[in-house]
Amino acid sequence: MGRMTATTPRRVLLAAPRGYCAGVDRAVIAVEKALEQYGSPVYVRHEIVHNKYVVQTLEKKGAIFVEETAEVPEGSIVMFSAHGVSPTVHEEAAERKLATIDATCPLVTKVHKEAVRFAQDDFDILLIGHEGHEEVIGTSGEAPEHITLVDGPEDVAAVEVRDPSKVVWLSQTTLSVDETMETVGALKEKFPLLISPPSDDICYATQNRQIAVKQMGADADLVIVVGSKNSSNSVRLVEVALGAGANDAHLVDFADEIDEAWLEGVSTVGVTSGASVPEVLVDGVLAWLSERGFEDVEIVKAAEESITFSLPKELRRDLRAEAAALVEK
Ligand code: 10E
Ligand code: SF4
Repeated sequence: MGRMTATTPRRVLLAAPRGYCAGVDRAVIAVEKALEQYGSPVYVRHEIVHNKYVVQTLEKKGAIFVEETAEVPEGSIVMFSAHGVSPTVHEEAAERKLATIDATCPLVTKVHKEAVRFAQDDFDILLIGHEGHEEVIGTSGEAPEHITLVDGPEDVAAVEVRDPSKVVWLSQTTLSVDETMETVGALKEKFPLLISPPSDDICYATQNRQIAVKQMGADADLVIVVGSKNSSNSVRLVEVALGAGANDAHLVDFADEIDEAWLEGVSTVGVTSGASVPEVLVDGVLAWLSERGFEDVEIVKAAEESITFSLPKELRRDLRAEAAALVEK
């Protein structure tokens, strides 16, 4: 493509769905409701979701983020992040007499339950996921004796199991679907009797955001993914965009991180955002692009999403109690 001229058509392809999934929406609202209900501070173990702006905004409202329950003063309220925690974290919290609110996404909890069930049946569980990621730490903690982490196809050669006729694979919820299938393929070659999870572990939101970015990838000279660097699902969108044929793709937290040089010779910009990203940040990117002549926005729609989750049960119980008290007054 030649140098950009005043006549180069400029357009934006905007992925749908993008941004908040049901688990993130619920977790962020849970922190806000907890602050309203119990007042500040509410401690949150780990970033409630992996987004800088969300964390900064909740901090301003009175949330205190910590990495370990040991940092939470005895008797306080602590919320667990959407990524889930291992049973030992629940135990530690109980020992410290903390009131807990569990904002683990129900779709992560589903994977925890699968791990528990297969461990009870004495299976070896091959957990496909990224080493050190919070969700993987939580899921592995459900059955550490039975779980082996497989971090991509290159890990497969070294995997060992006790009984190759009793092996199942499970996964992190936010992986690249294609790379996971590649890993599963390699695992199946090695363990032909390997069984698959009872239902998809990679969640609907991860899958839909990847399908949408794939649809726009081939037509985009540049794809901008809004999301934080530690957000696994957001980082995957950059990789999927490049894999689908985008010439260039970048992850940004905020519009001011976009480099003007990226627009050199570009006529079509794809825009999407990770599952932990509020729409206001995408609005900022669209405004930035519009100021530079990219005013024409076309939606690339891959799926319709309507799933929602009710708030964590501890919060629902206390909100109900409060409502009842108001009625009695
Ligand atoms: O790093 P991740 O993509 O797992 O997390 P995130 O907070 O960016 O997005 C939400 C995803 C969760 C909570 C894991 N299922
Ligand atoms: Fe739940 Fe999927 Fe969102 Fe993770 S990305 S919080 S599993 S809906």
